[in-house]
Amino acid sequence: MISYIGVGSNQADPIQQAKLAIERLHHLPDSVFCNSSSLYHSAPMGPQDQPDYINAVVKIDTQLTAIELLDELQKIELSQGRVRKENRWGPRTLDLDIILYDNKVINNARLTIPHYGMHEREFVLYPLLELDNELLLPDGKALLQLTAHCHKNGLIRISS
Ligand code: PH2
Ligand code: MG
Ligand code: MG
Repeated sequence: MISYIGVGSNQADPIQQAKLAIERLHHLPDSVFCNSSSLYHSAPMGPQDQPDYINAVVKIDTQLTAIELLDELQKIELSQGRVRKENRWGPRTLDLDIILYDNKVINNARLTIPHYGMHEREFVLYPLLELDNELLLPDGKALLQLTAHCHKNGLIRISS
C-alpha cells in the first residue's frame, strides 16, 4: 500500500527532529521508503503562542496495516521525546500523521484517514504536491484542486 506520512516538529531543534524522523522512516518494518519532500518552515496552525513548525511529507510502500503503521509511528514519536496528552494543536517534538493509506477511507477510534485536516493545511498539501502532483484522493478529488484553494500562509521550502 502506498501511504503518505506527515512529519511535524516545533520543539527541541525541529529541523534535526524532522531529519531524524525521516531517517527512521527508512527502516519501518515490511515497508519500502519511496521518497520524502523538502523540509518546509510553516506558521503554527492553532494556538499562536508556540514556535513555527518544520514540516515534511514522506511516501512509503508498506505491507503494514494502517493500525500497525500507526503503532510504528507512535514508537518513533515516543523515541523522540513526544509526550502525549499535550494540548490539542499545541507544541510537539515530533508528530507523525498518516495522511493517506492506499485509497482507503478509515474511521475508527484511533484513525481518521484521509487525515481530517489535510484540506486546509498548506504544510501538508504543498509537500504532498512536491511528491506527486497527479495525486487523487479516495473521493476522486485531485490534489491540485485542493492546493489551488489553499493559501500558502507563509510556507517556505527550506531544503530539498
Ligand atoms: N501540527 C499541529 C498543530 N499546528 N502547525 C503547523 N504549521 N504544522 C504542524 O504540523 C502543526 C501545526 C498539530 O498536529
Ligand atoms: Mg498533526
Ligand atoms: Mg498526530
